[in-house]
Amino acid sequence: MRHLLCALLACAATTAAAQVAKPISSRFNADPSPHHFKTTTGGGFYLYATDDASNSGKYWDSTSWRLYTSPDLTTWADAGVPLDVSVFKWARPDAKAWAPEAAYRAGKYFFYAPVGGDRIGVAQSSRPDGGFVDARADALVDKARDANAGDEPIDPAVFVDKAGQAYLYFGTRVPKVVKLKADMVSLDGPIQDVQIQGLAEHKKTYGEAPFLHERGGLYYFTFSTGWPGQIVYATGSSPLGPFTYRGLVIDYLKISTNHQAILEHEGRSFIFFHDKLLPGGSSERRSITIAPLEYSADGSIRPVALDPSQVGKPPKPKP
Ligand code: FUB
Repeated sequence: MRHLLCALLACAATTAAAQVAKPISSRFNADPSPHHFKTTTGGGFYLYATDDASNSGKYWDSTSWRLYTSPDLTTWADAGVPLDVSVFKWARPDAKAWAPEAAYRAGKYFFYAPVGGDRIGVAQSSRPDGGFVDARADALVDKARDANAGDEPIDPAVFVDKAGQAYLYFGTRVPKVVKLKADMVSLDGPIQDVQIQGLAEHKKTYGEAPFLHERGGLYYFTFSTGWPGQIVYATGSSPLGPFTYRGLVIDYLKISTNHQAILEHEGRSFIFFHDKLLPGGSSERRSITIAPLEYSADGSIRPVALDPSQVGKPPKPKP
């Protein structure tokens, strides 16, 4: 299995030189939200995405999300549109559909949907590939309604700890975290800023794409540093932080955004991200790819070995 994966993925550990990452689909897509769900029919891998194929090509103005499925992380099937913004009656029909997230609890699948750049909706279904209905009559997070929702409540990411407490991370420029109630569709307490120590010393900023995962009792908070951005990480002893900056995960790409998600499955770790990989690709026409995520013995993440042809440049300093 590992050899097969390495043949298909950018396998940093066993190749002398990094290979150019391969897209999971011939359709433009971005902002991966990968999951392994067990279903009544067996289950497998489900990858929710921003649909760059149906945007204008000039902006991320698609109004629907896309789903891909896989039995093994190597072959992916396009499973179509799991939902679009019309599910949320409070949203404008042309509201942009950005980086999605999904979660499962107690027989229900939940879809967290940044809609229009100022609100995050949540839909639910009894299956992971469709049938989603609005789980509320209003947004889960609303910039106009909720204290400390930040300038742009987008890029939701859900983490559920071993005690079953769910946390929602989101936000640009200032990362946010809020607990979710057990129903997964209600906020439980105030929205807090995520504290990341050591960013200034390392000349890093928080941009977007917050993501939390846990390994060996340590909580890893990954995010993009901006536009363009590197994916970097910080660690802490609580899902609420504070976190301390640890280092680089994915260097600058040759597009304006960088957005990652990490999937731990049966002892293996994979990082999903997007890049300009297909003919006609651009900052608005991105492609999701996968690489193994490797750790050193001390728990530090080894940077993903990108092919030099994929590495971009930092943003120009402001005058
Ligand atoms: O796809 C639209 C936006 O681009 C996402 O919300 C960001 O994370 C960036 O990838």
